[in-house]
Amino acid sequence: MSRDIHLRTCPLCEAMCGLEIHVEGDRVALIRADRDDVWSKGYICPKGTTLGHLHHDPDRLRSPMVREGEQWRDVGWDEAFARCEELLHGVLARDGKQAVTTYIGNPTAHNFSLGRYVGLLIALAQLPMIYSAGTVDQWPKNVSSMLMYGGMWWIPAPDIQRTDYWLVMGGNPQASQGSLLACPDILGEIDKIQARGGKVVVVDPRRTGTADRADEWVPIMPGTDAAFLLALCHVVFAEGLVDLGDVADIVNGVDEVRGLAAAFPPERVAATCRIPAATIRRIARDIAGAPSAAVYGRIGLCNQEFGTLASWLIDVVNILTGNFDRPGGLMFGNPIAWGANSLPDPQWAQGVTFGRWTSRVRGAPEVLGQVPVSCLAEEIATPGPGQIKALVTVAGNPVISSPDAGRLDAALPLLECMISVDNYLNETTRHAHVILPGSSALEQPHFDDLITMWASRSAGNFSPAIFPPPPDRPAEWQILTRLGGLLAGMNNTDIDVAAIDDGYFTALCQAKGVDPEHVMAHYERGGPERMLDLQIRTGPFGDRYGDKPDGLTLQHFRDNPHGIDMGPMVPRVRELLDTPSGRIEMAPAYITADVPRLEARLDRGDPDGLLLISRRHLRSNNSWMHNVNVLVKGKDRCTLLIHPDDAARAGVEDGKLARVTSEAGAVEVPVEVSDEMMPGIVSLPHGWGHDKEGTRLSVAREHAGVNNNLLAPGHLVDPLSGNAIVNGFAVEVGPT
Ligand SMILES: Nc1nc2c(c(=O)[nH]1)N[C@H]1C(S)=C(S)[C@@H](COP(=O)(O)OP(=O)(O)OC[C@H]3O[C@@H](n4cnc5c(=O)[nH]c(N)nc54)[C@H](O)[C@@H]3O)O[C@H]1N2
Ligand SMILES: Nc1nc2c(c(=O)[nH]1)N[C@H]1C(S)=C(S)[C@@H](COP(=O)(O)OP(=O)(O)OC[C@H]3O[C@@H](n4cnc5c(=O)[nH]c(N)nc54)[C@H](O)[C@@H]3O)O[C@H]1N2
Ligand code: SF4
Ligand SMILES: [Mo]
Repeated sequence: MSRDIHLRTCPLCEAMCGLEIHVEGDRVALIRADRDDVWSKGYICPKGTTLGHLHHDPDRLRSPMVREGEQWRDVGWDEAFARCEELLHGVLARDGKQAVTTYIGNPTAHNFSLGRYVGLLIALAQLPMIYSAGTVDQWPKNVSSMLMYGGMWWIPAPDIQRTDYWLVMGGNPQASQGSLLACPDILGEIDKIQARGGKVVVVDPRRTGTADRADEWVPIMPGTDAAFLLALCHVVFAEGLVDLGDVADIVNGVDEVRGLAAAFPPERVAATCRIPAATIRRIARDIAGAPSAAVYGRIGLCNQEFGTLASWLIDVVNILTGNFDRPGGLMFGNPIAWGANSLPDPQWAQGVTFGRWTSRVRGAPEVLGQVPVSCLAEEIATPGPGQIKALVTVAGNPVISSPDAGRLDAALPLLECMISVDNYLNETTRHAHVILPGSSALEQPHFDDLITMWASRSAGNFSPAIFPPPPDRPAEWQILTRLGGLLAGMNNTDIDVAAIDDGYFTALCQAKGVDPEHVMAHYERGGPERMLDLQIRTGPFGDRYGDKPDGLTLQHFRDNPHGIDMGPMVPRVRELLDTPSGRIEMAPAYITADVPRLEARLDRGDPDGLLLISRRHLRSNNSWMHNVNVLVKGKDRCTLLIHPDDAARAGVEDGKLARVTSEAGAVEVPVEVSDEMMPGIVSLPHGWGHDKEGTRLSVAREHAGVNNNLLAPGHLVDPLSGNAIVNGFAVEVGPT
């Protein structure tokens, strides 16, 4: 049989690897790296080779499904949307918008169609409260970026391709491939840093695969990173090492930070962090003394007790040592195609305020428009005015991914209407009344926009669809637009998706300062490809519809299937700063007000017993790729990692089951004794627990594992961001 070779970008993670997809007839025969991809240059991981498995997976949903009692029925799209209308409008009529909400999951950030239109769904729906995976992820960083630079998505990333010193805190790119840091082959970059005489230091409670590759592993007590970082600041001030470098004329707050850091000498934090004072001093001097240095923090610094303080202090250390907005330091990406979330948000035009409303049941203040995702269960389960009766999930699996998972699982059956836009019948969607399946990655075009906001280079690669979607199947952007219309109260038959899309496109043209009428005339149809062309043409390298004739358009990417690379990161902070003062706010009062709580942590002493943290593995992707046999076969990966001394004390043995309990729940899981854990800390991966009845995940069921979020207490949140604390909470471990 003849074989076609298609080039495309893997949409699964931030590494954005270029793939070569070999197709015979309607089957994927082979996937390997595209060695000529301008961005990834032949790098790939095992997940990228499984896009064919996902596409052909018999469990992947291909037609909409409607549930009646315990029974699922495949239906046509018209019937599915009619059922959505009936259910949603019933709730809206009886209880109003306050009874309706949505949960937005992680793949929306990686999906061409969803990512570009989820904002439209939210804008159309105008719901008082929405939830997302963001509050178990990067919300603390959104808060610090909003206050420091004036945009919640202006998150600076380490320029690791040019740095001479990289401090990695709470991130494990060996597994995750980088997060809020887009760069292929990060372990290879570590080698290159070392080869050019630089150094890489990993601060993590676990000796990870990244730590193994680095020069030094510095174990740290979970949740104490902010104290460590303030101690670094202390040394930098005390030893006269402050040098703001290129941003010196636009930084506010140096004296405030100096004042706060004064109370955190290394000797005071050492016992709490479990890091010797001499090590802290040495690291501070190394950062300040390196030709260039980048301090980077990721999910371990967000999903923890002092998430916002730690996330903020990452940037502070870079700014104080002259490693901000310059090559080799922390820099802002410069995407070829701007993402919709990089546009100024009118709700913050007068400056940002927090706590504009609070959640009904526990009174959690909103932060950047959201309350903690752990509120969702109680908002559904607690009767009274404002009780949530309808939920729309988009590419999310919160029954696995959110804290106090057991409570959410128990609450979802109480809903009068649940609609899921999802490709699988899984732990969450089994509770839905209607499931609207999306396309497989190979059935739709692709071009990353969100992720390139923190990419190490301005590169882009357009991938056309490989397989035609089934004829009557709406694309995901059309599904979201229609659902948005239904949420806005429109009748299904009155919803004109194309007209709504034109309205959205017009608004985007206006936001970018181009004439919508002139621009619209370039296109025969709407949708995400039209939007992408606008994103490219009005982006930093674009042709502005003829004003810059040498500039880029989508066509250039169609003509260059290995991608186009416009060079490394460039200084950008002056261009994008949008704070009320027009300056970098290094010491926002909202954040610094939390420092006394950190000081109290120093005085509190160590918690009793063991603390649980999460981990990732290269062959998993959050909760949803365990149905791919080649990725889950072999040794069980859902194990409790525990230090030998702790295992002995707890009376548990390698390979045997242990019972792990917390105030929220209990699980039984195999033990893996390893000195890669620091004493006192145990680790479970997240994303497992596929043993629920009523799912359609035949492979994942055979490798069920346990859900670590059954253990995470939902009330534990970082107070400034509302982000979940799923790292560093107390558990007990014992034999079963
Ligand atoms: N304990 C603990 N909990 C955590 C974390 C942790 O480190 N520890 N990490 C947190 C983080 S960072 C995140 S981002 C969240 C993730 O949390 P979620 O986003 O809730 O979960 P995912 O597992 O990513 O689920 C993705 C869902 O999208 C569906 N899906 C996949 N691709 C597509 C597609 O193309 N279209 C559509 N329509 N659906 C699709 C899948 O079937 C699945 O149901 O988990 C968080 N939870
Ligand atoms: N293969 C794979 N890749 C993924 C994902 C996946 O599930 N699988 N998920 C994707 C998503 S949604 C995200 S958000 C990213 C996340 O990307 P990363 O942030 O790199 O995620 P992890 O690999 O979980 O690494 C987090 C590290 O934080 C450490 N840690 C825990 N608590 C603390 C603490 O208090 N302090 C410090 N210093 N460290 C701590 C953990 O030991 C762990 O090594 O990965 C993305 N990429
Ligand atoms: S690292 Fe793996 S999952 Fe991530 S983009 Fe590359 S091939 Fe895909
Ligand atoms: Mo995430």
